[in-house]
Amino acid sequence: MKNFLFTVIFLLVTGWSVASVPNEDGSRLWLRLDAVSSRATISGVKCTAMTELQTFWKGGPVVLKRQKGMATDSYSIKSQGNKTVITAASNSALLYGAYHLLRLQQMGNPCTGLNIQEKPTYDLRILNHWDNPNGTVERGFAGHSIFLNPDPARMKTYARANASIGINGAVLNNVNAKPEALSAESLQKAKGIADQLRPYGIRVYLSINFASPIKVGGLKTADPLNADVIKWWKGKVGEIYKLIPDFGGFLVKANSEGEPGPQDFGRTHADGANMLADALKPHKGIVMWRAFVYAPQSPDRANQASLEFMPLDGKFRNNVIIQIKNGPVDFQPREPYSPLFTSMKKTPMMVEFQVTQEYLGAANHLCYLAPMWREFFSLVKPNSLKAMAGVANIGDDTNWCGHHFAQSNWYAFGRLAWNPELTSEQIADEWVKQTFSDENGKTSEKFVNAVEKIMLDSREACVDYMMPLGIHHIFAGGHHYGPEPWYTAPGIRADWTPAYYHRADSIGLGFDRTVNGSNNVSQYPDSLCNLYNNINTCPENLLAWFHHVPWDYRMKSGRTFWNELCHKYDDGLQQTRKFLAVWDDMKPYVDAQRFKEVQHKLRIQTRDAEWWRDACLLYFQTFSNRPIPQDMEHPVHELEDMKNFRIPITMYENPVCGFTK
Ligand code: GCW
Repeated sequence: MKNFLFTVIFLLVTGWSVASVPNEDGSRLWLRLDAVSSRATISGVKCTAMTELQTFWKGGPVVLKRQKGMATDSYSIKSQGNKTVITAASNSALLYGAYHLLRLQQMGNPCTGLNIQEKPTYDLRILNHWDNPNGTVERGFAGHSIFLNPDPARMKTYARANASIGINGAVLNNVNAKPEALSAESLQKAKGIADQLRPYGIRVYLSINFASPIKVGGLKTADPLNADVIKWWKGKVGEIYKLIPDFGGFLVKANSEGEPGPQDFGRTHADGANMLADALKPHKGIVMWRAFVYAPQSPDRANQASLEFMPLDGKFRNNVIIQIKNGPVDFQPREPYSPLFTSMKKTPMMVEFQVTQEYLGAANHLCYLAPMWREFFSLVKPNSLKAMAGVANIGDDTNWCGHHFAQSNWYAFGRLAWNPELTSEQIADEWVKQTFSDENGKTSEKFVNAVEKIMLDSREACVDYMMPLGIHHIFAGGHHYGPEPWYTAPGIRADWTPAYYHRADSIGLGFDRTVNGSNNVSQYPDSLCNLYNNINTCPENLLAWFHHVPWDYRMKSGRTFWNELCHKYDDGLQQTRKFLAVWDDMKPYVDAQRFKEVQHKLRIQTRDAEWWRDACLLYFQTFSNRPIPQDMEHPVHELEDMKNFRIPITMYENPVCGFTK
C-alpha cells in the first residue's frame, strides 16, 4: 500500500501517468510528430523539405536556400534573428536539413542559436532488401515485402523514415535474384516505387541474376565476354533508364551459394562486374559486386573472399564497388573484420552490415547493433570505404520491424552511414527520445537512462548467451534461430555445419586460424596478425575464432577456458533477466501497447538465452568432460530434449518463440 501511494504521488508530481499515454502500435517509427494546427512561415525553395516543415515544424520562420558548390548532400542550419536558415546545394540536402531541425524539436532540444554544418561521410547510404517477387523476405522477420503491393501511405512513411536518417538508396529485391526481376512487368513495378521514393531523395537499385541473358533474354550463354550478352545487357539497361531515369544500378551476388556468375563461363568476377559496369556507365549507374563467396572444398571459409578477390585488386572499372560483409564468414554475433578491407588497396569497397537479425534472435531479441558496427569502424577506417549498405529488417508488420526495438537498428544504420563517428550512445539517445517522447518532446529521464542502458548492453549480452569468446556459426540449420551446435544433415556441405567452425574435441574448442592452422591470420596487417596469432595476446572475445583453445587454458580472469565459457553463457542469460526486470519497471513511462509487446519479446529472449546456455554448455560438456562451475546457475533443460526440438518455420518467418519445454 505504501509503495502504491508512493508511486501515485511520484507519478502525479513528475507528471507521468499511464492514463496520459495513448496506445501506440509503432507504425510511425521515430517520426512521431503530429501535424501542426497553425503553420510556421516556410519560405524559399519549394520542395519536400518545405512540405515537411509546413506540416510538422512548431518553431519560427524557416528559409530554405539553395547554394551551388556545397558538397553533395551537405547542409547548414543557422539561426538568424528569429529565423532559421537551411542552406544546401540540392533539394534532398535541404530535406536532410529539415529533418535535422525536426529531430531537435522532437527530442525536446533547443532550436534557437543554431550553427550546424553537416556533411555525410558516404555519398551512398543504401538499404538492401532481400525481398522476393512472391512477397516473402529472405531472413525477414517482420512480415511480407512492403514492395509486393506498395501501399502509397506506407511507401511515404518508408521514404520519410529513410530520408530522416539520410538513407538515399534502396535495392528492392533479394540478392538471390530471380531472373524475372528484369521482366517488363517487374521493371514497371520498380518504376512505380522509384516514383514514390524520388521526392525523398531515394534512388532505386536492383539485384540481378547473372544468368538473366539466358533466362529472360533467351540467349544460349551469359558469358560476360560474349558480344550478344554484352548487347543484351546494354539493351536491358537502356530499357530500365527509360522507365527510371535516375536508376542507381545493380547489386550482384555471383558464384556464391549456387547463384550463377562469370566463373560458370570460365571468367572472373572482374570480367562479370566490368561488363555490367560498361553497360551502366553512360547512365551514371554503378555495380555493387558482392565478395560473399566460398566453396565447400575450402579448408577455411574465412580465407576465401581474399583468395578470390585479391588477385583482382585494381582490375575493376571505376563504377564498380566491391560490397563486403563486415566479417569474413557471415554476420555472426561477433567476427573480426573481413581482412579484404585492409588488404584491397586499389578497388573501391563498401561494407555490408546486416540490420535484420538473422543470427541475433530475429525479431524476438532486443539487440541494438550500433556497438557492433562501431566495433568494426574501430579497426576499419571509415574513409577507406566508399559506401555503406545494410540488409533491411523491414516488412509489412504494423511496427515495420517485428520488434519495437529493432527499429533502432534501422535508425542506427542510417545515422552511421551518414556519420560512422557517431557514438552508439548518441544514436540510442536520439532514437529513444524520438520514439518515446510525449507530444511536447519530453521523455522521462529515468526511462531514457534505463532503456538506453539496456540497448547499449544488449549486443554483448547476445554474444555472451549465444556465441561468446569467438565461437561462431553454431546456430540452427535452415531458419538459423536458436542453438544447434550439433546440427548436421545427410549429404550437407561441411562448411554449413557448426562442427566445421567449433571443432570441439577432448582437447578444446575453436578454429585454429593461426600460421600453424589455416593461416587466416596472415591476411591481416602484421600488427594484427601477430596479435591474433598468439593465444596469449589474441583478444579473448575472439579467442575461439583464431585458436583451438584447450579446455584448461588459463584466461585473464584466472578461470580455465571451460569455466569462463560457462560463466559467459550464464552472464548473458542473467543480463537478459535484468533487461526484463528493468523494462517491467518502465510501465509508467510508456503506452500500454508498446510496454506489453516489448515485455512479451523480452520474456521470449530470456527463455531463449536459457535455452542457448543450456544447449551449448551441455553439448560442449560432452567434449570437455568438465563440471559446470558451482558458482553459477546450472542448466535446467535436458540435452536430448533440446536436440529433438525443431521450430517448424522457413527462412522467411519469425518464430513465435523458441524452446519451451
Ligand atoms: O547469411 C547468409 C544467409 C542467406 C543469404 C546469404 C547472402 C541472401 O543465410 O540467406 O542469402 O547469406 O548474404 O547472400
